[in-house]
Amino acid sequence: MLIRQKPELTYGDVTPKEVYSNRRKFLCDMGIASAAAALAGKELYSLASPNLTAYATSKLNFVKGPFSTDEKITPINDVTHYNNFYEFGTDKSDPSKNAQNFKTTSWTVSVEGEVKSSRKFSMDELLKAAPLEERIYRHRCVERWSIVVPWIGYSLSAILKQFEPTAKAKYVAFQSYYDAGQMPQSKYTGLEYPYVEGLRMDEAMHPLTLLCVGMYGETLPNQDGAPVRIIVPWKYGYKSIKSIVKIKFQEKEPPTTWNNTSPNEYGFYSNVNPAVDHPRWSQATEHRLGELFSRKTLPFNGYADQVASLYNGMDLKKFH
Ligand SMILES: Nc1nc2c(c(=O)[nH]1)N[C@H]1C(S)=C(S)[C@@H](COP(=O)(O)O)O[C@H]1N2
Ligand SMILES: [Mo]
Repeated sequence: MLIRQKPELTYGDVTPKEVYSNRRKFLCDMGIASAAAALAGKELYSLASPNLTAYATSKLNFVKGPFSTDEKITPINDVTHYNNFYEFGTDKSDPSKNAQNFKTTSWTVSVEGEVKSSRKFSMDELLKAAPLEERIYRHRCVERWSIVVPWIGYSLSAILKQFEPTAKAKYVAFQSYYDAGQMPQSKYTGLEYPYVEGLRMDEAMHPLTLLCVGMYGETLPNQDGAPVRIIVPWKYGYKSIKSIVKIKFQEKEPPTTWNNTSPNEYGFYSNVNPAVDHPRWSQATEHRLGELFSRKTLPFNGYADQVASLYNGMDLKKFH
């Protein structure tokens, strides 16, 4: 005798399609990202972000890397609408508006200076140079706001190690793209462009120093430094230079934009240090975007175990 077995019910069988999509929309509207993402079958950070769809065409392949903090991730909307990117204006809301048409196609990054042979990378070559990792890092501006972001990239050292630096190579200098035509607001910001930054060789080679090409599962939005930037999580945000076109090994300590502008306020090292105040304000506390109360700032932004030894014997008040 033939026994008819009931086929297993699927979620689609028990939920009429319209109810299903409304339910999904409801979950999205409520910002219950994990539940909505489970339904959508992929991992998303915040479906409430109006910007997310704009980057959704550019999914990156990455693995979860080590070095991540387990602190709560800052909503993507804050990270994309509260920015410092002076090329596009001084107000925190300027970059999200003014960088929208910034052209980042045919991008190249040249690595040069005190090396045996220099080389130019296309973005395609950069993306394939090492496995991409997602790393959740704290990012802390000298203006006392901070964010926790799932950045995507790999250790800058992965690229730098491919070069043979000469004995003179003591520092690494970085330069941002600059085009006054595409960045008309830059003229009224009081900074000199292109924006430049630098790291000592051991800082640049430290595994925490990230060559960053994405965030929240996507390529970088323009206002966050597309298509490639650096993230140095134990230093104030201005060291994390955006939209990089040049990396140069050199003997001398590189000039840096904020130090050029106001040398007694911004030093070369710029390690997050609650014990050393900015001349115009305390650095002891910070405001995590999306949170109500301020929190205490940690030495080296919480990365002291990994990086404090780089500065053994240095007076960190003098070398601020
Ligand atoms: N080219 C360039 N890079 C830059 C800046 C800038 O004005 N121009 N601002 C810096 C500062 S002060 C901070 S706090 C961070 C902000 O990064 P975010 O907007 O992605 O949070 O970018 C840094 N990198
Ligand atoms: Mo900053």
